[in-house]
Amino acid sequence: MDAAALLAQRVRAGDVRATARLISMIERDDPSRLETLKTLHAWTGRAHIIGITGPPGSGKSTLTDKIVSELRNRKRRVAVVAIDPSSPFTGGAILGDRIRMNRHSTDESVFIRSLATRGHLGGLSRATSEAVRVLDAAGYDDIIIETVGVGQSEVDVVRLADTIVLVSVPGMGDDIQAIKAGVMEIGDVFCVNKADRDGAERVVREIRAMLETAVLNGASTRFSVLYASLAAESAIPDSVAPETHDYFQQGAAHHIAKQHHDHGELDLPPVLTTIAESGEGVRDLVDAIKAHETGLVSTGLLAIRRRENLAWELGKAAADRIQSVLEHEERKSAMAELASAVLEKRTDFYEALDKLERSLAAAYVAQES
Ligand SMILES: Nc1nc2c(ncn2[C@@H]2O[C@H](COP(=O)(O)OP(=O)(O)OP(=O)(O)O)[C@@H](O)[C@H]2O)c(=O)[nH]1
Ligand SMILES: [Mg+2]
Repeated sequence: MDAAALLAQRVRAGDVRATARLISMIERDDPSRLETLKTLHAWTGRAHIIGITGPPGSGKSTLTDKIVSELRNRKRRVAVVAIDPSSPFTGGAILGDRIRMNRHSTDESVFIRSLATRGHLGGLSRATSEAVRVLDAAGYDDIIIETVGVGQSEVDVVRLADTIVLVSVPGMGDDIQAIKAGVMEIGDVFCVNKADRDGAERVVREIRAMLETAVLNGASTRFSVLYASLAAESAIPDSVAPETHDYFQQGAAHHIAKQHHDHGELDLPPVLTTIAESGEGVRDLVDAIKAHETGLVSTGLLAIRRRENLAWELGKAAADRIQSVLEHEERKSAMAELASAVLEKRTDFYEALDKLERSLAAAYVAQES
């Protein structure tokens, strides 16, 4: 048996050191990891992947620690991947997390790992995705991804989760705005942490109001498993062109939501309060997370969501490869030459673009083989 197959076998058997070693290879972007990842692929797809995101300092790590305990009470094996985009040079947060989650360190059924890459955030979402798949193949039942949620690149990181928990806290008015702007639409379960502070109930009301508007506007079917699944059951008339089926179903979900609203029974994603420090509310939070998973499975939406996420990941990986071809020195000088040709009126912009695209395609194919 070669080294890659041996490593895969150890990971599958639940060997923690082998798993940690493979994740280190992933962090380093070590090409030799790929064979092992390919072998492990057959054993992925079992775990419930949970994303936890929210503003810095909102209590994600404290909450994660308590969620881990609750999942352990339920006899689940749990892995945590904490994303640290600022690392490996600062490391302060990681140290804090180590202390915070220390009590799980002797529990063999809990695996906690901070993930950092030196590269750009795109590299981080690649590494996260690979690490999660490794942990899935290693047999962890629940895999939690903890990441600071402030913008698009962080959203990318949690995109591979089945269930996304959005954490907010009282007394951060502007952060609610930030959540509203970019991150709101990805939440499946909403958690207002630090409920021991003033204003938690107001934040709950604000979030519910935002969700209501969003669901009624049909902003995203991701918001409601219920409406998406009811819409999926509604027959699509023959007159609707296949390429607009998604659009039709979103419209149907929107329509059903409106009807429910008119009857005063609009179904919104859960918005819960917690005090992570004492553990208050954590059991209900875990119930909501698990109810979301059950809903995804029973409606068939889990498969759809995973397919969408994977298709997105493939597109992103392809774009990364194209970008690396584009950034090649040879390509750069070709672009400079084309720019001169356009400026000197030897060609026009669109002809130059076509030419660049052709050379790009050729280089891309050459890189592949
Ligand atoms: N009052 C109060 N403080 C809390 C609660 N939960 C967490 N904290 C405190 O908030 C601070 C930040 O908690 P963390 O769990 O590190 O927050 P985080 O979101 O993981 O932070 P980053 O990973 O740095 O973004 C710590 O001092 C916690 O003790 C809570 O429910 N109430
Ligand atoms: Mg943290």
